[in-house]
Amino acid sequence: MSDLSRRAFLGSTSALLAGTAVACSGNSAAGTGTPTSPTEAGAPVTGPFTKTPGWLDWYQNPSAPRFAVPAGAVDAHCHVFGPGAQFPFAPERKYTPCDASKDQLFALRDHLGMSRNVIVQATCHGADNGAMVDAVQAAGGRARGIATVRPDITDTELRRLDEAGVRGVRFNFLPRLVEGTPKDDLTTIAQKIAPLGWHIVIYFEGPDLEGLEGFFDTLPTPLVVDHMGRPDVTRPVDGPEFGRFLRFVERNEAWVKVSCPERLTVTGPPALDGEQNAYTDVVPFSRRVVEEFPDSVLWGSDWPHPNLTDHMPDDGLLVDHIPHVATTPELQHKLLVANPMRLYWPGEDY
Ligand code: 0GY
Repeated sequence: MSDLSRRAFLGSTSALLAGTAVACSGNSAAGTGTPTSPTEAGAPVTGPFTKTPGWLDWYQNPSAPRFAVPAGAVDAHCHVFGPGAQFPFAPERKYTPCDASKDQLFALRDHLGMSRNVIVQATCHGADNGAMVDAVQAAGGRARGIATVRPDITDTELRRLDEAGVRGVRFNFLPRLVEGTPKDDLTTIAQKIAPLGWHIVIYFEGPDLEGLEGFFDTLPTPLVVDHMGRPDVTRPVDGPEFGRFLRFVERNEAWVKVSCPERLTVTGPPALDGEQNAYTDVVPFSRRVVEEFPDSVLWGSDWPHPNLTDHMPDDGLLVDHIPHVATTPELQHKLLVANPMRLYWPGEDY
């Protein structure tokens, strides 16, 4: 079986260091019952930890989306942080966030009209997947997880993660988030997870694809690209850089998260104050991906939006951004329901 058909087959069957100042206060809402709204879920706090200076907390009181997502919609990229008092942040982390608990995530899911989440291990937790796994298990089948693992992970531990709902690992190539992992180690991880039918989520900056794609082409599992490969949206959408990315996606039959316009935008306007036409500079890129690869795109909120420095978006308005990139009910259903269900809940009705 060629690499490509193997990817397609697996895809269809498987499913400054931190904290030097800024004291935090208050009580985490985690573990105090299931809140019924993001507001009731409580303000983001950090338990015994000290947030990275300038940290932007996730947006409280998000608006109710005007865009009604189709039934069964999946938020395929989000995180939990801690709570730090229960799930301490990793010593090697590059930032210390506010808390963002599973209860707060589930309250947001319900508020936005979403049905399911894919919870991606955040780098502030290193390779300790405890908080993510706890959240996935608490979701009662309505969440899947993406883990960070080390090359010496045992098959027993991988099976435990699989039983908990983990369906992939993330390889992160952003030096501001992680120390680089040697490619040999990544290859070892890839070979260990492939038999489980898992996939590999890759996170890189657009200009780095040229140096990385040869390695990505060798990976034996389906690939899922975070945030459209982080294009420079000041460059032409039909220029050579984004063209390289589109060819990479086509060659590898990769899945692409059409996510994080708030991270990619240069000229905005931001998803704040009721703005219904946010991030117009990102729209040509996301729309192109959705229209070229309608059957392999995914959408994610990226809540609680780690490391944003400019503004913290209103998550309700991020949902209102979706019809700008997936412009028909058919494309919206693929993006939000059919595609993520095929990848993360294969065989389940939706
Ligand atoms: C994202 C993006 C970022 C952070 C992380 O795990 C993380 O710390 O993913 C980022 O800083 O760009 O996907 O949340």
